[in-house]
Amino acid sequence: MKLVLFSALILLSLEAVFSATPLLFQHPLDPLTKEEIKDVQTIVQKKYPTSSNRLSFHYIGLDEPQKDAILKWESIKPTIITVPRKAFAIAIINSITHEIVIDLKVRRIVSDNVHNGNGFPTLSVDEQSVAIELPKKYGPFLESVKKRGLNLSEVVCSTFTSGWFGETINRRTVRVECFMKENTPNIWVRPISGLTIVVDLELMKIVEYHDGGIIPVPTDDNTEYRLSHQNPPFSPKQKSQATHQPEGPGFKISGHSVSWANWKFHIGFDPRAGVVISLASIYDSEKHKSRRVLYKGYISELFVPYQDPTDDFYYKTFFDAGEFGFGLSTVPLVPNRDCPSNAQFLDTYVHQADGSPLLIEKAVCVFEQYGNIMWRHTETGIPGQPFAESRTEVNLVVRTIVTVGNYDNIIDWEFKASGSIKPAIALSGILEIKGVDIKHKNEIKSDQHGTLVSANSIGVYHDHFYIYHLDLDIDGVSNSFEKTNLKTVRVTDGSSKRKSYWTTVSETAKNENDAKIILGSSPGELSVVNPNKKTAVGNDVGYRLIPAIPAHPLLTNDDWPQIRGAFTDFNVWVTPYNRTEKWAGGLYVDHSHGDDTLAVWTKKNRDIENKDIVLWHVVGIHHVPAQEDFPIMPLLSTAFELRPTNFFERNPVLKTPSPKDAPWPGCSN
Ligand SMILES: *[C@@H]1O[C@H](CO)[C@@H](O)[C@H](O)[C@H]1NC(C)=O
Ligand SMILES: *[C@@H]1O[C@H](CO)[C@@H](O)[C@H](O)[C@H]1NC(C)=O
Ligand SMILES: [Cu+2]
Repeated sequence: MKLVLFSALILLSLEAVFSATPLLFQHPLDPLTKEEIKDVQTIVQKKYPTSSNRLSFHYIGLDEPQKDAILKWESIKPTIITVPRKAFAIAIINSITHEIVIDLKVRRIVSDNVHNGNGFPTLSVDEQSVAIELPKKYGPFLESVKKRGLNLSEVVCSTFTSGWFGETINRRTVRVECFMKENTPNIWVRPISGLTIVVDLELMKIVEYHDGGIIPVPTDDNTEYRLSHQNPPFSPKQKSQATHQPEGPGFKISGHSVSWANWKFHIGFDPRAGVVISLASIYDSEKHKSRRVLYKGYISELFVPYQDPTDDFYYKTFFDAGEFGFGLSTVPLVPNRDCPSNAQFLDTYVHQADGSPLLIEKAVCVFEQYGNIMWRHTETGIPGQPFAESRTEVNLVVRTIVTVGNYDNIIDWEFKASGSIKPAIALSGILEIKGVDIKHKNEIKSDQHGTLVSANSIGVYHDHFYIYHLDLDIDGVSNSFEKTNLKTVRVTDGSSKRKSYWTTVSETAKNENDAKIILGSSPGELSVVNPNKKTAVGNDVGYRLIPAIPAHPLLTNDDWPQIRGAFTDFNVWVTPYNRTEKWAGGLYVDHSHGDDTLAVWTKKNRDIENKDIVLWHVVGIHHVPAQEDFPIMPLLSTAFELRPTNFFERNPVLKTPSPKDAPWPGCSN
């Protein structure tokens, strides 16, 4: 078992040896350190003393250096950082949203602008924990609890962002919903339905309350999921797990930089995006050099619209990254459970509402994964000399888990020595349940907008749409987006016994409109190529997107949530690189009006040919809940692949030996 608290260790040793210049070995894309977050707090509080201002931080992250500065730094790797080190903070100061850039080297504010547009910043964890206590001191709510015969001490509440439905009132409000924790930790399946509770976060009080009538709270029967609280009969026991690396791991983590097999990349961490993979390059052993593939990749937004239009649920149209923060919602990984025993962990810091740093231990893990075949062939065609050549695949996985309320998002970045990057998502956790007065399917008279997963419990229909920001730099920054369509050709001139065949027709996207793709309608391949670099036989070097199973939004285009989540209108988009276009649903997503989305930016229809471009890929899951998702759901997963396509001269793992067979401890043969 190797539990190495990397950032903690490195910080300690740096502090010990170089306490005067703690930034010496910092990578310019490293997340803000504990000290840097504190510096931001101190510097902003100096301008806005908390004695006379109401100040809360909703984002404190790295203000990313200009891309050309990073690329220059990467190419010469000076030991002393020459790249600026700045922080970006979003703070609400006396109910006004400020965007503040702080220079961390000279320790001062370089800009402080007020946000006047639509939408509000990411909610802070702290304000949500205050908001959820309000109902328990609110007369009408106490009345509702009493009327239902519920025990107030067993009530817990949670906050839910409330979306935007065309209204002009501009208040930072949030919905609060309450649940019963009596006899079960599975609060999400025991909602007190029928109540509307709206909290104004600036006033920090309940501004709207409505009791729509008594709906039974689903019982606690069969809702427990902790093994320690289960009773027999148990399922067959699983045998011991095997991850045994007698020679140690095949990867090295230095600070936040990872090197493994032919790959090198950097793991950043952002309070909003969570894990950010940067500067991923692969070593080409024929060309004897490292070739860049991905400048930056992260999940830009997650849109989860529920499909129940009734009072209790219509507003549930969540944007988890922008409203709650993937980074802020990252949970410590459980060693040997969330990550195998050969994993190494990275800690990270995020900010709290008052600006002080908060440690998330084991926020990210990195491990090698075995068990698949890399390539193989059994040759039976040479008479008398059959042989088999089979190579074992080892992959490197970077994993993080984001738990937003009831749902757990397991987010993986898998790297393959063959050059592929496979980002994967898996969902687990607990369904969002609506309480109903129905115990059996035969009592259902009208659309309940979900599946009856247990008595009195509807698992409401919904989607999960993740959008990845993939700033690919295939062997350089100037790239093009190519669509290779497969087309049927009819043989009409009698030249063949065949009547038809298929061939490819390639087309380079000139502008953003050419690159808006709805997948599934016609076969083809999508790739990002570098038209300035060719293989020896003349193909453009490239990487292909093997997309996830496509999911398309089913809401109408004029529906408010769909306007806000319009980045789901297409499965694939390509934009010219623009440092400010980071968040596909907009920088301010809470109560957003959809005026700062990828769909709006691309209306300019900018040129994207032979330019620095960003590929956006929407990975979606339509979720029709099933009984097996109750009381807690087994992993539901989806993935896509970025795969080298004429990038290498030939199979890049042709000469990669399989890993050595490890002798098992306590085993003599
Ligand atoms: C209400 O819940 C509290 C806390 O669990 C418990 O101590 C108390 O006995 C309960 N009251 C009733 C009337 O069940
Ligand atoms: C970058 O994006 C922002 C937001 O879409 C836009 O206002 C700005 O004009 C863009 N810059 C360039 C150079 O296109
Ligand atoms: Cu779901």
